[in-house]
Amino acid sequence: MTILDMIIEHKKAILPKLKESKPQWDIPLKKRPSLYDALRKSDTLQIIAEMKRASPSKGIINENADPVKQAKRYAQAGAACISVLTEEKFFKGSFEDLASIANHVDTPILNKDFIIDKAQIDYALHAGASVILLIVAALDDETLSELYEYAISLGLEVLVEVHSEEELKRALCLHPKLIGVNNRDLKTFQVDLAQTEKLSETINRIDDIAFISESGIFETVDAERVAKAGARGILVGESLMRSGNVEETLKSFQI
Ligand code: IGP
Repeated sequence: MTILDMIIEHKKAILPKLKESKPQWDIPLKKRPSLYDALRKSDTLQIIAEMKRASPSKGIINENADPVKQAKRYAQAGAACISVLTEEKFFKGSFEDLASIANHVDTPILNKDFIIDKAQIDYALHAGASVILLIVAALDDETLSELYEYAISLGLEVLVEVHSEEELKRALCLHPKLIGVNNRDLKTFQVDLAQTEKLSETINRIDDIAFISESGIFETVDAERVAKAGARGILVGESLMRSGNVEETLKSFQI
């Protein structure tokens, strides 16, 4: 069983409880700027900065970070979007983190989770997200398209995440506006920026798509490498969560 399988099994197990209890937050749906527009309009590489306390591959990263302080730092340093992990068991995230960040920051907000059911999309919306993530590797075609359409119908943007050529092919059937190449294989934890380069050939042929490179970006040279492949945005978690100077680290990626 891969780690992705384990996470999905766990999600399935806790889903009935999630469905029973309604979302407790009702962050007024602030009209947030569109992530897609931010990526398309800008000439510089845009940063999606992530609130990430821990992960199954790295263990504890920065467990006790104050989410609001962290997100405000990101926004002040010029992040285009704040990503918030809400998966509790493996990433130590929560909808509390998402809701408190959404209450204090005006950027687009991405809910980072393993979404397998519409109920999770309702939670994301109520807790203040404006973008959700759908991981192609975690979904069959039918569920993927059902969840995609549902999120769009609610006015959310959807970042469709792929890791391989085969997943990319499946993702493109949705005609997504935001596509993310995860440099980390969620089945093996191997990280390789070459994945962005590999898939970029196909992605760059499509007009009107905003291409984001996700994971494993630590240095300016990493950002330069994926930008050269055509990425308009990068998703960065660990290096920002561990940084003693968030502003400087974030700015080092703004190329
Ligand atoms: C951030 P990193 O290597 O900078 O911490 O990665 C982000 O890309 C990563 O957290 C991520 C992720 C995901 C987490 C990408 N896709 C799907 C959970 C689920």
